[in-house]
Amino acid sequence: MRIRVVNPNTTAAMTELIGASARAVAGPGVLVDAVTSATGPASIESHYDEALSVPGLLAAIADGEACDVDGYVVACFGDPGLDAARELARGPVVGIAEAAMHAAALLGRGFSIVTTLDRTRGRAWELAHRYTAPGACRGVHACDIPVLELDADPHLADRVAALAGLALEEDGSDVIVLGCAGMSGLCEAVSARLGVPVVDGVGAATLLVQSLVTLGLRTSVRNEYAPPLPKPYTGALAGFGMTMQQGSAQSGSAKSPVSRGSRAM
Ligand code: 5HY
Repeated sequence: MRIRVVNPNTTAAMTELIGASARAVAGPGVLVDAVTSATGPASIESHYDEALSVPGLLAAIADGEACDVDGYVVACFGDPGLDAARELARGPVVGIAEAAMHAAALLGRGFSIVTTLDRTRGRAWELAHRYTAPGACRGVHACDIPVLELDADPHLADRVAALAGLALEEDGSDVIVLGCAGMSGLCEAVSARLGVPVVDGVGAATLLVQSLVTLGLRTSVRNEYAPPLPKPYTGALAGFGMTMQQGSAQSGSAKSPVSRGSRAM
């Protein structure tokens, strides 16, 4: 089984961390292929960054389809381009925020998210309202460390744990969700300090994709996640247009602008 974990920002050092976290949990016989977006922002900390990270993400998904990748992780806590990626991929596509929040909801009555900059809290709330039942997400808290400064902070675990402890008290929650792929690998340290489950979306998403593929489950070709309709694309995105052959999901044809081969229903 081959799972592609896509870092939608363009910072290779973060991809190294993300790949290590995914490989640490992946089962035997699972090849984790961690890739860095070739185009877009160095980090994703705003709606603007998120919007402009999507073409690079989709190019990595399209390339994966040409390499017969079995499933994908979108390794950014804003889950950028998740629905669009599902229109391209034959296999499952899971976002790290999606996986972390679903996992947290299985472990307690309420969870709190600890993320990076305050301005990204709104997006985390939007996703919580999409993915989980009302009241499951009790709070979103920012440690105000920029994404690209996380790995330079020698006291990161202490800072995240301190904020997470305040969040548990303030929100009355039972579980902590790490709100950035760059915090991946902090679970044990933070959980040891607080005595509650701490969920990292990279690991949760990797194993969720692995489980779905093991069950033989793929993204549906019906309705909303059918391949994009063929039409001209111009300018910088000219290469993203789907051809007639690739645009028809009903015949089970390929979904990606560059992939070959048909897709089983
Ligand atoms: C992430 N940004 O996981 C998000 C974190 C955030 O570049 N990778 C990023 O703050 O939304």
